[in-house]
Amino acid sequence: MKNTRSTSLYRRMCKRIPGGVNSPVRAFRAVHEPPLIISRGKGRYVYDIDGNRYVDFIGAWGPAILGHAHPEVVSFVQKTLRGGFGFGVSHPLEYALAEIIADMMPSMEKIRFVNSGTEATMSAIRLARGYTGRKMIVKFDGCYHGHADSLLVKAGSGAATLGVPDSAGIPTDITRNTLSLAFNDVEMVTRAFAAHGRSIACVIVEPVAGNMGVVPATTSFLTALRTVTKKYGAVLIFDEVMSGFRVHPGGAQELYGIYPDITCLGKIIGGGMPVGAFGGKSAIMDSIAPLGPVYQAGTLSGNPLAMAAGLKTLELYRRDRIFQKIESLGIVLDDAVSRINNIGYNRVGGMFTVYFTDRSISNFDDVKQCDTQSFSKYHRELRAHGFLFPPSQFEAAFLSSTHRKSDISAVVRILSDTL
Ligand code: HOZ
Repeated sequence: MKNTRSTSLYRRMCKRIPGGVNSPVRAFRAVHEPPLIISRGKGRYVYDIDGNRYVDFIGAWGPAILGHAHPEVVSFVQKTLRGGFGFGVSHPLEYALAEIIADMMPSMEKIRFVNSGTEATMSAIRLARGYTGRKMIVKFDGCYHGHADSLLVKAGSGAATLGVPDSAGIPTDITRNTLSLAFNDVEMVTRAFAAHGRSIACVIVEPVAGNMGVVPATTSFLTALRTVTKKYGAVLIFDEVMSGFRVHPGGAQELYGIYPDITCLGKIIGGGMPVGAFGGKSAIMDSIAPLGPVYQAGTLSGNPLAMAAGLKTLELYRRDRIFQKIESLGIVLDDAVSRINNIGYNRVGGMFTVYFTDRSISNFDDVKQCDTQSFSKYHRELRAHGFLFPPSQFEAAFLSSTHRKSDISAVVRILSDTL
């Protein structure tokens, strides 16, 4: 595999951009590999600047559910961009995208678009605090809700990968009101509410966690969250930035039949363009400016190009029964992995993780004891064979409708060889 161009450009990038990257996971440090600089993607493939081709299981961290550069999405975005890039004033596509999302996730009665998942969760927390008039928030160890100050406490994703789950630069004054509890631990949640219930503004959770690898919540855990938040008048927030449309067409909330007050979405509703959204019960959403006292704004929010890419992606997702295709690939994957001993594995819909451990994984402590050296070895082997996977044991891999059964047998064969 050639990498002369990538190596030389990366060296130059390091002089201008911290660590040479604009998001830490892209440095591939956890797997001790040279970073990858992608020039383009098409269908299930991405191509680096040295001309190497990879079958992509990163999928832009979720949104490339139809594969890369789907021709109908590209042509709708092109048509939209001819009319201008953005106006800082409302555009009809904002309404069109809000309608299709609300149709697929009816708990989102009203929706506000933002520009990233981080913005969505940060704004949802402010809304919950403004609506309830309370300070404390509850999150769960290993869940990652973007990089807003109050949420970088025992966080997963890149923060866990780099060993900085509580980032420097965040005064304890800010995180004092954040309680991070063990994921899937009903008992701990019950105790926290018994002690602080009337001060808790919200509980935020990834119902299918994807930022410590894939760890599904148990039904009893989500039921307990729903019950206790109702009892104490706290807002329940589902962060479905990763699970939305990936684990079920109606999101994890539809899969479990447990509905939050507020849902946060990201990436996927922009088909990979910068976008995010939070939405939920009208009674809560109406607390946002201009209707209510909770301030939240954004010049780029709802920009037509992101709305166009997201709208077309969701339309094709429904028309072409994309979830069903992905789920059937997932079943093939389950079957192949089940033949391998002494390995951990979680999959929900189009999200999966192979864990280098022989015990089952249900929370962050379980994930932290995985053998990350063996994970790195597997990652290097995959890359050498032309398969691109997230470069960390603490990240989810993604299936798209363009993957083939032969891709799945190849990655499982490489797994068995690595072991
Ligand atoms: N787990 C992250 C997205 N939810 C990975 C992407 C990044 O940090 O750049």
